[in-house]
Amino acid sequence: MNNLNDDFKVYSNRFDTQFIGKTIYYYKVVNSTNTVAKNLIKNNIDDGTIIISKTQNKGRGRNNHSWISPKGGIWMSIILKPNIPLDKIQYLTLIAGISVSKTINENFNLNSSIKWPNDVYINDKKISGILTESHITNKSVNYLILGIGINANNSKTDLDLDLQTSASSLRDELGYKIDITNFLNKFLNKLEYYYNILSNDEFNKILNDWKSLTNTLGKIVEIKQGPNKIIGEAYDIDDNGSLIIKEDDGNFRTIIAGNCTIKN
Ligand code: BT5
Repeated sequence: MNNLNDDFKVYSNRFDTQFIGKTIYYYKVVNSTNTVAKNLIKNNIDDGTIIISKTQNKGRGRNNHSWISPKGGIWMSIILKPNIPLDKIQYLTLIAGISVSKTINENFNLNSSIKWPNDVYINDKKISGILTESHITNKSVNYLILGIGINANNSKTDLDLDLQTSASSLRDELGYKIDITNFLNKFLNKLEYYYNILSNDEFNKILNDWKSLTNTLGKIVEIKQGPNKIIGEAYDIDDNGSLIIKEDDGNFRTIIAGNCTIKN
């Protein structure tokens, strides 16, 4: 269990958003902010509450991948209670990716893009990943935890050796440290903007913005799903956020989830 004593603070109203980030649980170290979020939800926590930690010692990616979380990065989880149909749940991941990428592109001289479904890249290096976990009862979304990791003021040299060629950080790309509070304020406002668009069922606007930022469509990709591999052209995403692959034989496959590698 996390030690809450000196290493824990609750802040309110640090950002000029309407509801996302109005309450912030700040820790110096946790196992995973997503796990802390899951435990907090039992206490009927406010919609939009954020859990943020300086470091994580058991940060998680999808499918039990590990997520390396040294000091200087942004490691956070956002608790949301969206009123959306179950088949549109993937949109939460899409709007998180759009918001990270746009916040970077609009505030720095950097050109980030999104690899389907959830990674933000700069110059072919992974800067950010998103882990969405949800609690569903009776075919409706009870709550959703949006876990967002951004290599911000850490350096790729703080990561494991095998990640140092595939990952980078904002600091490495810019050559200086960013103002994290300011960045978070801009990011949370962006996320709230897209969350409102999603609440108004404007799915096409989200899909179009995602498509304008992705590096994946039109490329040959390999999708790994457990032991299975699917190779083909990343043709489009459908209106549930799934990837449509065109295989060599001309057949189309719809991919809901998987690890995507861009081949060319
Ligand atoms: C992700 O998974 O990219 C989702 C990462 C989500 C992390 C956030 S941090 C706050 C919240 N709390 C958590 O515990 N998690 C969330 P995936 O697509 O499965 O990618 C994981 C892979 O990325 C790993 O297997 C490594 O190859 C690579 N990786 C690990 N740490 C990295 C880092 N800091 N930067 C870049 N790549 C990393």
